[in-house]
Parts: sequence; C-alpha cells; structure tokens
Amino acid sequence: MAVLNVLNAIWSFFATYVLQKAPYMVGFLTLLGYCLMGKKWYDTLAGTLKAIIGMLILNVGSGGLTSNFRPILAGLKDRFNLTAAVIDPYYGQNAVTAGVEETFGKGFSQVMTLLLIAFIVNILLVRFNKITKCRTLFTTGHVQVQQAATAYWLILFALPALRNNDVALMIIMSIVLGAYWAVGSNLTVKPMQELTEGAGFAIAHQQMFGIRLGYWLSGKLFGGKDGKPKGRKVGEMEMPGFFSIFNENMVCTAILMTVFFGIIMCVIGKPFFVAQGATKESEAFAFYVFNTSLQFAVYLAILQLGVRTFVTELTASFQGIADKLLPSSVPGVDCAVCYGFGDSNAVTFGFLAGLTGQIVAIITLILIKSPTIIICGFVPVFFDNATIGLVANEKGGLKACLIIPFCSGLIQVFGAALISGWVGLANYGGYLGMFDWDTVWPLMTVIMHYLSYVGVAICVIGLLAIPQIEYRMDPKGYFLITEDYDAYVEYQEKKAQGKA
Ligand code: ASC
Repeated sequence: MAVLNVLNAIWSFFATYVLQKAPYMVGFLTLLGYCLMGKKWYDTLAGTLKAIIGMLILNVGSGGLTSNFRPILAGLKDRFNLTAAVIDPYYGQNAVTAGVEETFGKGFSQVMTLLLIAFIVNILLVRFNKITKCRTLFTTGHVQVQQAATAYWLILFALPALRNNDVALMIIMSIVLGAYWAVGSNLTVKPMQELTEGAGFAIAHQQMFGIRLGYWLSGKLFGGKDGKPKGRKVGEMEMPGFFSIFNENMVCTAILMTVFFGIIMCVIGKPFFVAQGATKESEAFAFYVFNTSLQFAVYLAILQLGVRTFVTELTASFQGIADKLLPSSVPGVDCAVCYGFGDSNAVTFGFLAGLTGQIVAIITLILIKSPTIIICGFVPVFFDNATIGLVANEKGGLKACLIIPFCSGLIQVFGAALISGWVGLANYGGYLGMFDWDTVWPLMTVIMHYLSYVGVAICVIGLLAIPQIEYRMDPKGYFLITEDYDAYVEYQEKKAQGKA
C-alpha cells in the first residue's frame, strides 16, 4: 500500500507540474533525451535549463500578446453591446468547467484522466510507427488541457449513451483525442521541415489540420511546379523608398498595428480604457494607443528570443528519445515556435488577414441575426492565422499569405458559431474556437452524434488512415524527412529529375 501511495504521489506531481506545464514538459524531455544520449551531466543540466527558460520566455511573449490585446477585444464587445461566446481557449476551458456539471451531471476531474490516457495513446501510436506511421509526440501541455476539456464536452454531447459508463467513456474519448494528437501533429511534419529547413519539430497545437490544408491549398492555388510560390513571397517584396521600412519585421509590425488597432481603439474610445484601468484620464490617449500598438512588436521579439533559446536544445536532445524510445519521431511543439523561421512579416500579415476575415464573419452573423454571436478572442485570431499565414507564404507567396488566413478567419467564426450553439457551450460564454475545433472536431461531433458507435469507428479509422495515405504517397521520403532532412532534400531533387 505504502509503495502504491508513493507511486501515486509521484504520478500526481508529474501530472500537475510537468505534463500540464509546457516549459517543464519540454525541460523533462530535454533531460530525458540528453540522459539517453549519455551526455555529460553539466551539458545535460545546461541544456535542460535552456529549454525550460526558453519556453518560459516564449510564454512571456505569447502571454503578453494575449493580455495586451484582450482589453481591445473586450472593448469591441462593450462598445457594440454584444453578448456572445468569446472564442478563446481560456474562455472555452472556463465554459466547460462552468457548465459540465449542470449540463451533463459530471465533474471536471475526469478531464485530467482523459488527458493522461490520451497522451499514452499518442505515445503508443508513435512507438509503433512502423505500423501506424505516426511520427510526432504532443508536448504542449496547456493546449492538451484545453483540448481535453472541449473534447470531453463534445463527446459527452455526441454520445448520450456513454454518460453512465465511465470506463467506456474514458476509453473512447482517449482513443479519439490521442489519435487526433498523433495524426494532427504528424500532418505538420512536412510543412514545418520545409519551412525550417529541417529544424526537426512539428506543431502540436490547435490548427494542425489548418496548417496542412493551408499548405496544400497555397501550393495548389498559388504555387508553381517547383513547389515554390508563383508570385513574390512576403520577404521578397522589394519596396521602394518609404515602403522599404516594411521589410524590417519590428518596424512593419509596429506600423501596421498602430494603424489597425489605432482605428479600433479610437472607435472604442478613451473612456472604456480608463474604466478598465488600462490608462489614466490624465494620459494622452494617442500616446496610449501608440504605446499599446508597439507592445505587439515587443512581445513578438520576446517570443522569437524564447524560440531561439530552446528549439536547438529540445530538438538536439530529442534525438536521444528518437534513437532509444520513439524511433523516427520528432517533438510536436507550440505553434509560436515556427515564428522564428520563414518571413517574420508573414506572421503579421497572416494575423491581420485572419482578423479581417473574422470581422467580416461576425458582421455577417449580426446581419443574419444568428442565434449565436461570436466575439473574436486574440489567441485564435492571432496564433491560428499567423501560423497558417507563415506556411501559406512559404508555398504560395504574399497572395496566399493574405487570402488563406482571410478564409480561415471566416471559417473560425462560422464554425465556432455553429458548433458552440449546437452543443450548448455558447451558453457559458466561450468556446475553444481554434481552427481545428471549428472544422475537424465539429465534423467528428456530427458523425458521432448521428451514427453513435459506428460514428466513433468512422472518426478513429478516418484519422488513422491519414498518415497511412501520406506514407503511401511517398514511402521512401516519409521517414527520411524526420531522420535525415538533407538526405530527404537530395532524394526529392533526384526524384524531380526522374532519377530516383
Ligand atoms: C493557445 C493557448 C495559448 C497560446 C499559445 C501560443 O492555444 O492556449 O496560450 O495558444 O500556446 O503560443
């Protein structure tokens, strides 16, 4: 008994302070990887610390972006008197916590059990990747908590018969969620390896299907035969005179944000920000607007510093895990990690295009008197569309970087309105609202709701079939791209010349 208690305590410590906290999860993986590689203790220590600190810096950046812009979005809601569901992962998680007892007579604690078992499903799918073809391990704990909460709600809603059978409930939910983690992040391997020229990570976030769809559409619609954009990429826009300052990431971000958010903040008006305590009556409003807009460039710079600090450590040490425990795999990391690669201005363009799409969609919802109105939250509008824009730019250039995130913005709002209204989450004020949760998950919820267990089987088989299809399209390159990127590029070149 005593042993069991100790094990239990260790497990719950691990679950609380490591598994659910991305920086420490990344630190743990780095430590494990370096130990498996037999690195010297002091190198292991240094690498682990850098991994944790880098992730903490990244969190300062992404948290700063979010909190800097939250009052602005709240202001829009206040000014136009909208009561509606906010699409934001944190609001979404709160909505589940607030409503799950009342709606389904269930507590939130099972969400954590779901997270743990689904994570194990992910590990197993990667461990047996000779069969499953899954190459990526999800490491972003805070996102996993948010997703486990929303998946819990959606599946409880879809399968009423399961509500009284906890064991079956956990098994089914974990398989669906674990498969989504493994398959979704696996889909981002190719776009990310190409974007980063083989940095050795995939994305484990909330728009993984969106990334792959954006990548594919950009190539199809705006790309040439050589896999490169037909038109110019964001970074190649040689702009004359005044415009050339836009080539500089910080300057570009600062100017665009000041113009865009300057207008929005002026519409909301000073009194709102004073009432929020964000500025003082005595402070010049123009200064406040300018300063707030510049923070955006500041936090983006911080975020990129965080990425640089930890990416090399994590991916280098992950080699130890890949060699010894999970062959041919790469870590799936936060989407913000890729902002350190590609054209950094594509991040800003993608975001602004997505925001425009969301605003158009919200106005449409209001005009058609939709029963569920959506308010944009910063996390979906920024992190989804910036990521999709960055990938789109790489394959399709500037046009793709604007059009694809614009469409994604529309889809996010319409998808979130439909699903959150239908399953009842909108009544609790929020919905997760990230791209995959406005598309793939609503679709799976519909299938499971109408076809019950057959629907579950369709969803799981459908998910697991995706890596199989991708593998069959390029059996030789499929694992090579994670194992040896240079060899992969060489192989692709030969293939293009018809030699391989
Ligand atoms: C999310 C979420 C965040 C951000 C962050 C982006 O989905 O919950 O805090 O995106 O992970 O870096």
